[in-house]
Amino acid sequence: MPTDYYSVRMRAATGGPHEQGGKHISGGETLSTYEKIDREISSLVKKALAHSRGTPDFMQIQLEKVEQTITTLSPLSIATNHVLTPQEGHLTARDLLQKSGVPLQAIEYAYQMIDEEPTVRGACLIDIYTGKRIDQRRDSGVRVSRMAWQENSYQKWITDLMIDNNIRLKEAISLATKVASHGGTIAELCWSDDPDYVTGYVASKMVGYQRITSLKEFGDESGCRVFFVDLEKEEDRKSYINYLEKEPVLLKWE
Ligand code: PML
Ligand code: MG
Ligand code: MG
Ligand code: MG
Repeated sequence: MPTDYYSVRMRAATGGPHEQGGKHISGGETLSTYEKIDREISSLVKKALAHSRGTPDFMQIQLEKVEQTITTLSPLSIATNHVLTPQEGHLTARDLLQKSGVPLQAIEYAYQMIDEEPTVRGACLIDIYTGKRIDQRRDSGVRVSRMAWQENSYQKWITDLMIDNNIRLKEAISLATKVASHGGTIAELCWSDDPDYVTGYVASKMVGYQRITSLKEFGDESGCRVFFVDLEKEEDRKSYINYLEKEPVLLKWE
């Protein structure tokens, strides 16, 4: 019999819930077997309670049994681009986005939008032809969930590739791999909203997961997650968002 999986999600804010104007502190999501639910919830709670963005006064934990069939994916290939300043980092990011097939104009529009809307919690979907945002989710954006590493795969991956253990990298590459594997995704651009973490990345099928060691100054609490997409029909956009939110993906490395 196939193993049952559960989606576990956490979101935390201060100054009340997000939808009542609270400031986002932390979010997290994973897939868990029944036996591990308590451990997964406990690590998500710990993540929110000791967070560099502040102390939460609102937290929500959500548990749902996953009914959809699990897709197994290999993690994207990984590379690190060492840069000295955020300016150099963004030149590298633009270059990688173009190499992935995002037209220059869409990149420029996206950077303009990032400046104007620095508080979106989830991901913004940007149409590669017009450069316009197409998700209509305003401040919440689209929250990718239902992805995790398969048991032992992450340990084996960091050992085989001689990568330092890094929980942010572990989570980000599982999200990026899920997102990139959809045919509608051309590329992703992301950096953290945590003031103490300045490494971000560009990810795509074409260039893999490309870390960039500086995309903002330390102390800056604005983050970014943009998916550049090629989804012309309304029904394709709907099914894309459904994939991001609902379809379960496990990362496997062997
Ligand atoms: C986040 O923590 O919100 C995103 C982190 C992205 C970079 C992770 C890495 O490769 O170090
Ligand atoms: Mg997260
Ligand atoms: Mg996760
Ligand atoms: Mg964060």
